[in-house]
Amino acid sequence: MNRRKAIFTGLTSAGALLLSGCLKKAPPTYGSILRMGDDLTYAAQRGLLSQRALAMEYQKSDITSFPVTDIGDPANPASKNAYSKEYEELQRNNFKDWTLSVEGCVAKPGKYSLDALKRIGARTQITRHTCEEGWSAIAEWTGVPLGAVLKDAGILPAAKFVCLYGFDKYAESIDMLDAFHPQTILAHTMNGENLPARNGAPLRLRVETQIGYKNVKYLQRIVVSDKFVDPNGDINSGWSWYTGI
Ligand SMILES: Nc1nc2c(c(=O)[nH]1)N[C@H]1C(S)=C(S)[C@@H](COP(=O)(O)O)O[C@H]1N2
Ligand SMILES: [Mo]
Repeated sequence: MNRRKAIFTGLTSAGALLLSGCLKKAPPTYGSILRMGDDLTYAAQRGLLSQRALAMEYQKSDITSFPVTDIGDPANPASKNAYSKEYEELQRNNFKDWTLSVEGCVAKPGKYSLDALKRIGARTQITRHTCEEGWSAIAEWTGVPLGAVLKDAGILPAAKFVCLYGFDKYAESIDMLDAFHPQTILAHTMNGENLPARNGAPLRLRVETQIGYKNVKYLQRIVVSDKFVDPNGDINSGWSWYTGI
């Protein structure tokens, strides 16, 4: 017990030290003993790395296959219930009628078609996706930088967090540093092809500074918020909000 307490205290103070030494801002989950991991990864990334440091990018020859994830796979009949009728209809029509709604702390809330998003800009990157379940895979992603979309929508100074919602009700939030990170893109293309349904068609988040589950697939809606929101309830169900890698 003493040993555990010592390790525990040591870790807490290491996190606190890193935070006070390197950071002006703590993660929104700071102060929760159960969320100490957030403090450490947040401090390490935000304090020790440059704020614009890029996640590692790979060569085309490094691209691997992607495992099929059952949960949230619209091609898998077993997970059909997770899907809305709305998504099925959009998929049937090859996503021609799909739009992304951008709402909240923006001067021009509205809906973007895929073509409108593509006109805003593009970035291509070959990166490694790391799932919390223990697998990782490398793919080439092309998409529009999230920061450019937020600027286009007239993001307001009060904005602090961006919540991204998928059609299957899956959702995550990220802060402004990650939202405007150059590798944070809304990807519509994977390995040179339209994003396959199972990987989140027609548009998914790629946030390369964080672990797999932050990369919301089947995007439907983005809400910019002036306060911290944990839209999936990750924290209450024991997951980390900040999962820096
Ligand atoms: N909408 C939605 N996004 C999601 C998920 C999901 O179930 N629904 N799963 C997450 C998890 S845990 C991982 S590892 C990746 C898997 O992405 P992939 O299916 O392209 O491999 O998507 C993430 N984004
Ligand atoms: Mo995952």
